[in-house]
Amino acid sequence: MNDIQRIVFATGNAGKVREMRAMLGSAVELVLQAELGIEAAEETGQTFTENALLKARHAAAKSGLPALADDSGIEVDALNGAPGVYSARYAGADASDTDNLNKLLDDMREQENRAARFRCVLAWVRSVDDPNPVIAQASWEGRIAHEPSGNGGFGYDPVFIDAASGVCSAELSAAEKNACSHRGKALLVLQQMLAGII
Ligand code: ITT
Repeated sequence: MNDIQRIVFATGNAGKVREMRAMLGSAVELVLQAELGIEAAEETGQTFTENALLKARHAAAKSGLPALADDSGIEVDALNGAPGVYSARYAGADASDTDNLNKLLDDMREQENRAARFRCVLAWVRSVDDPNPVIAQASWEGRIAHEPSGNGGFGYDPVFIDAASGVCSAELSAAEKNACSHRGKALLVLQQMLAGII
């Protein structure tokens, strides 16, 4: 039997941690970067891929462990893809999830085209200078609601309606969300690429 992999998860987002731990189960020991005293990396990239990779390399550099990072966000067609990579900072540098989703609802007030998608890029590096980082990505199609609903999930979940079921993401159970979400699908792709490592 393989030893349990100890990897650092380069995130400060409690919602991502909850979902990733539920999906990975006990086969992997996911250590949070904050538990190792590692500060968040500055997200200077222009794309989800750049940001995911720089977060993973930063955590690997500081911890000496293999690292996993998640860069994600929501793209809204009527806003030309905004907030996109700036989803966490949409209402300002220190914006809360509620500030961000209220700004999104405000910006969408007059819009009839509500189409949107979540995107997630996962980056995996074995070490800081790993020349072959593994990158997996997926998206989740839906639309922006007119008002928030549900208590599950985090971030923009209360205003995102799953295109397939018509149910708001925050009204899905954790397992239902993970089965169709951008993060759940990206993790499956990553696991296939890593062939059993995580
Ligand atoms: P780390 O960089 O520390 O991982 P972060 O919250 O800053 O945490 P991102 O830069 O990747 O993460 O920003 C992601 C944004 O997209 C943030 O506003 C989230 O709330 C939102 N988001 C991502 N996945 C989501 C999901 O599954 N449900 C709701 N909102 C989500």
